[in-house]
Amino acid sequence: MPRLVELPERGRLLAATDLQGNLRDFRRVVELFEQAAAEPDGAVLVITGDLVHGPEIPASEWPEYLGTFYHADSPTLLREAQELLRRHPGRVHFLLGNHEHAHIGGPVVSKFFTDEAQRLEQLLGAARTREIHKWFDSWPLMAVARRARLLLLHAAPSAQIGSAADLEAISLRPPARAPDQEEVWLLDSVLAGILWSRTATGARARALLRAIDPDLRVAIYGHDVAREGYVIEREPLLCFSTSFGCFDGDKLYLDWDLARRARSARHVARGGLRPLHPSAAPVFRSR
Ligand SMILES: [Mn+2]
Repeated sequence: MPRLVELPERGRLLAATDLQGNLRDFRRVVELFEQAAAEPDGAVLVITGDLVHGPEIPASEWPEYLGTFYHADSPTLLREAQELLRRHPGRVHFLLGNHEHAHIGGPVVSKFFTDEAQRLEQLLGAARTREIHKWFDSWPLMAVARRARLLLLHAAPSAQIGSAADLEAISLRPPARAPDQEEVWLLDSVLAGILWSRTATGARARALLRAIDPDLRVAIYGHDVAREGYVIEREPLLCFSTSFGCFDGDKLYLDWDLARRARSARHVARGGLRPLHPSAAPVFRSR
């Protein structure tokens, strides 16, 4: 399976970030995608990683900073994600996030459990865990829409690569070394600049876009929480939040015509980001 997905030149691109086990928000994304897919030009869906690992906290102890209450159900979400793939072959793409990577060689992630991957694998059982490992191993790292001039990935684009071919050479598992060297491996790795970075300089981000395709104008990702729905720290960076850490009225998804050439992150944010739950009032974002 290629690590870089080529998106079509027409139809609609729907994109969502960081669901973290939120089944209700995932189902809403699926509903929007299937409506768009039924139109004559069709649609593709890209979810930019961190589909799994969320809170299992009672409503009475729910902290304000996590946004609207939900109880994570990653096992059901994974099953529905696979059913969605089967219904729309070649039209749905799940990009690897650091939370999926934790299952297949990446560093341990601690969010609500000290080892999130271990918690989910406990819920999945051994046989289902093996299936999920095999599936995660096949996930791409980036998706490119050349005509629309967009690159999608999990985290801020700070990896230094020479060309798209470098992505295919990436190993998801650390080289055989002493276990105490694992963190060093990640810091050295080009994967850190795809799965973990929270920001990137404009120069570093543009160099990555250029390495994939000199025409690209915008890098789109999540990983961090943008409580008001999106953040443009600087061009060409567009970070947006579809679910995790947000109140319902602030959650956004991307809907972009693949034949429309993006000029900048600001252009895409203004023209393509839409509320996931239009009837919910925004808390952090002004209308
Ligand atoms: Mn992440």
